[in-house]
Amino acid sequence: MKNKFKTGYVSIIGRPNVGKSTLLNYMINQKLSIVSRKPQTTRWNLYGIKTGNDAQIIFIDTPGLQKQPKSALNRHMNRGVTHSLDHIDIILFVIEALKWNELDQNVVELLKGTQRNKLFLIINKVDKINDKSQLLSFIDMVSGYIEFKEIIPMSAIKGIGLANLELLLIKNLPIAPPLYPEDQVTDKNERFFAAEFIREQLILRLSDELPYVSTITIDEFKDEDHIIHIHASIWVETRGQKSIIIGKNGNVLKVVGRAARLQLEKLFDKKVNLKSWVKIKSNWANSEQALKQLGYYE
Ligand SMILES: Nc1nc2c(ncn2[C@@H]2O[C@H](COP(=O)(O)OP(=O)(O)OP(=O)(O)O)[C@@H](O)[C@H]2O)c(=O)[nH]1
Ligand SMILES: [Mg+2]
Repeated sequence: MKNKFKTGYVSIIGRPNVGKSTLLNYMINQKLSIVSRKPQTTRWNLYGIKTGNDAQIIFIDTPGLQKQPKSALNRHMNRGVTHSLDHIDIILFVIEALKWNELDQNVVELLKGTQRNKLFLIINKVDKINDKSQLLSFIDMVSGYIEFKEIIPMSAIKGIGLANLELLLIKNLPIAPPLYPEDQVTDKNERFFAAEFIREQLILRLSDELPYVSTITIDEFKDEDHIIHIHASIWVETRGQKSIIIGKNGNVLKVVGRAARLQLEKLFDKKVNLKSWVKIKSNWANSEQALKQLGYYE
């Protein structure tokens, strides 16, 4: 190993839905973090560790920062964002090209006082704009609020700008030996991914509000030679929600379970036998105690 090896933590923060998780997945070349068109998809900080010949970059995907979060769950998600900034080497503040609102402004408030040389501005979704000349005045406007070491336009979904970002990150990280073994890609265990991939299917397949009142626990995870047996509980708040998730003759639950199983088989590279049950815990998203029981505090 060269003696100029770089290692450091890079936190990805921004308002919901700007493409933070898409960026993390692209950087580590693997789908670890769940992605959807709905805001507030990510609920937990998730490490994606990229180890190369010259550097180990530990990316932290975070929940979209919310303004005045109302439920205990949303406050918990915001705390995750704040924690991700402790002992961090570089912060990627992700925004959407030509879109700026009070939620982005709210992120600026959190970042005020951060050293300029730790702060990169990522202008994502440039594939959506036709007139690129508008970007210059947009960048001027955002730079007026806070100063950045680097400003990088990109498209996380198309991979535009990501190689440049990687080079700039390596250039700016401290010289240090790697912190994780080179084959380790995340800090989370297999149960975490089982729960997240089921939640992703609920987000994709259910109407807008239902995913926000659902959470998953893994009650059994048995890894045998050729197959992994997983028992999962899908927690909702009311009987009505439970019957929607189960669906007529159990059809919705079957479709969700099948899609999640296929994703998990890809991730684990093994056959998966997934069984899911829908259960009720009233008002769980508003209770710190229920959040603890449901695995929100490690
Ligand atoms: N057109 C376009 N869409 C993108 C790009 N990056 C992400 N998206 C889409 O934007 C939506 C949100 O992406 P996510 O990666 O889940 O966003 P996030 O910032 O992690 O969202 P939260 O976890 O809710 O905070 C998804 O539909 C993505 O496919 C991009 O570069 N271009
Ligand atoms: Mg996300």
